[in-house]
Amino acid sequence: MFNLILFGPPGSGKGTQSEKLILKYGLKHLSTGDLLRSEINRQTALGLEAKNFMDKGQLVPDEVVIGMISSALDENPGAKGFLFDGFPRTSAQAEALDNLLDLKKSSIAVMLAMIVSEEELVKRLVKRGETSGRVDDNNELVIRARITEYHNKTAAVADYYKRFDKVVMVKGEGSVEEIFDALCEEIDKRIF
Ligand code: B4P
Repeated sequence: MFNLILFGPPGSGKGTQSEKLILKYGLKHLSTGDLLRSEINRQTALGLEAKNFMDKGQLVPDEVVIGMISSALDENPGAKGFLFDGFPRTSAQAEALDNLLDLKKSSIAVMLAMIVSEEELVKRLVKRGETSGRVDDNNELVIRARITEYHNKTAAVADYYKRFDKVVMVKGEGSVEEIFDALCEEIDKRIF
């Protein structure tokens, strides 16, 4: 299995690039944001709990997202590999992911971290908020709260993978195609 983490702050383009990468490499896309929004749309108990956090720009508790990822891994036994998008977002999630992959005799090949300035992030998310209908994109204060959560809890996840020499920084500003090419270049060095 080839497993990769697409990493970066909110609005850095993880979702945008994931859609293209899974098509090219045939990986299974696991986006915790998408999984949580699907739970909210179906009005499950998990979704109702998660919504309280997401609408305020806060991270959903670790046990909720770890449980979701664990089930998703079990539901895809034949996958060629996984692209983790928006997960892990805390050090506890990173450790849990390593343990879950270990049970499947697998591991993370690389973390591709997209670097984007804060002003560009806010600009992109405010723009998406005009059409996405996402409560967490609709208010600049909530967008800033998400970026603060990223600095306080998520940025350290890159340090966790740096210890294993698995982090590659990629410029996340420019055209979608330029960024895609830069990500593919890094993947191709490792997959073939
Ligand atoms: P996510 O769904 O992961 O959303 P995100 O970080 O906002 O988006 P992403 O970085 O994927 O941005 P995108 O490509 O869409 O998380 C939402 C919430 O869910 C979190 O705040 C949290 O509450 C919860 N959550 C999710 N995972 C969790 C976890 N593991 N633990 C705890 N809580 C969790 O791009 C954004 C915009 O930029 C788009 O409009 C796009 O068109 C535009 N864009 C992309 N690339 C561009 C480019 N090159 N140039 C210009 N614009 C670009």
